[in-house]
Amino acid sequence: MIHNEGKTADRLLSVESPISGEAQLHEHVMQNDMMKMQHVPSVEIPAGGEVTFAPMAYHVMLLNLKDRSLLSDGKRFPMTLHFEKSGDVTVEVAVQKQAPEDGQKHGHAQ
Ligand SMILES: [Cu+2]
Repeated sequence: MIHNEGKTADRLLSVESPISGEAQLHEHVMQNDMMKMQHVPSVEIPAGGEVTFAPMAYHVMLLNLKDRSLLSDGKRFPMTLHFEKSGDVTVEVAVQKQAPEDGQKHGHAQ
């Protein structure tokens, strides 16, 4: 979950992690009665608002994984989020076999 406590909107422009060659911002959309995910160029975080990354919603897609052993239950890896105004924020992603009930930031592998 990304909170924006500022008075102006911010934008998540990109993400990266040392464990993958590429990390993309994705969203799920309904298209012809089918859920489909697509790459989004950025995610706007409204002033005083929040955006949830969760299964079937916005998520980070990790591509070209360098070390799959870090993607097992209980492991953690860093991820850096690049914001238009707030700059870089590095968070630690906890790998969980079961998706959490409430929306938590997570990555998934292809
Ligand atoms: Cu995806």
